Amino acid sequence: MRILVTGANGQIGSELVEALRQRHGPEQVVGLDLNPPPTANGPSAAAPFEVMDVRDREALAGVLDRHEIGTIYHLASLLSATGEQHPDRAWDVNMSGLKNVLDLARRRPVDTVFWPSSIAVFGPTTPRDDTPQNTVLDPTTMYGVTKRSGELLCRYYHRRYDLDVRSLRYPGLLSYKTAPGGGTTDYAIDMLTQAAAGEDYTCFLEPDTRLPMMYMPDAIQGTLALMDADADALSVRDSYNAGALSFAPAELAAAIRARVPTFDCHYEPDERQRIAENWPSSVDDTAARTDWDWAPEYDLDALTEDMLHHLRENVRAPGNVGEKKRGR
Ligand code: NAD
Ligand code: AKB
Repeated sequence: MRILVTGANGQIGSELVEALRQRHGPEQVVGLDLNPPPTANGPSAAAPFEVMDVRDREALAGVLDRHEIGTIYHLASLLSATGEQHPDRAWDVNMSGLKNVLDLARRRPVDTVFWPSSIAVFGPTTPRDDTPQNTVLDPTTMYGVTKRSGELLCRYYHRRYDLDVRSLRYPGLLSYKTAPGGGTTDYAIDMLTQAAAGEDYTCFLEPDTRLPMMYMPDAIQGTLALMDADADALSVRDSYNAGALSFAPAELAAAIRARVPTFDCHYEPDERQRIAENWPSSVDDTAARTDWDWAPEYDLDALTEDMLHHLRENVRAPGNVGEKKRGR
């Protein structure tokens, strides 16, 4: 049975597909996205890929049958900032896509589904520091509404149909291979990218807005660890909190300045500030650490060092940088 990754061209999908192809072989992992993948070299060049919309249930059913899919990583989604610009589309893509995946998975020989949630499920009345696993969930964005609704749907399908759906509430993810897709936490990648190019940066959040963040290698490792875990060990079936590090724009700017002394950051908050200030500053991820040994490796210094190193390589070889695909 093969593995399907929807949203395969995205910030996470592009790296998850690569990790899964290294583990299982390129022909075992089918990518799916609205657009063809960027030209691949090496073994992935001939790997299977489907260009389609996850809202098309019939076409999706055909993909599951044709490729004999046994595991689905369903990543296709609109993110928070883009979702606030297009709330109807965010609801449609995020909810119809997930409902299609869950309905088809329970009727076909699919054994496991991974679907990512987000810290966007939390809101202004949620405890902001060390946010508990089970707490007030009052999202303020359409993106957050779809994520909380999706969490409940996943838990319902697990309880009602015994479908093995697993989920993580990712924080803001930082990576250098593929550009981020229209989120509120994208500022951190933008700041590092500008610094690596020798430029100053104007940040769209206030300097002291602390948010939970994670480096992509930890996110990929955590996703695979959750999917490898024994089903009986998983006590959370809506979505696991997963913390790694937390920082505010001013703290990231200071970490950059320690390595690029000429770097300067200015602040011009926009509407994304309202989104960010309703999210936690850190999360309690005891359940993930206990149930499936979640153990992220990167702190702010290690992340800043590694990101700057790779982004500078990208500046020297611009062809390596993923296509900009922001919804803004
Ligand atoms: P992204 O925007 O970089 O990629 C999403 C991909 O989905 C894109 O390649 C896009 O073309 C594709 N897509 C969108 N609509 C589609 C449709 N109708 N049919 C098929 N493909 C479609 O997003 P990402 O950052 O890789 O996020 C992946 C998942 O992880 C999403 O569910 C997102 O909510 C979640 N997540 C991401 C972060 C983060 O910081 N990146 C944090 C929390 C949760
Ligand atoms: C976003 O900012 O929308 C994402 C997320 C935290 O879900 N990075």
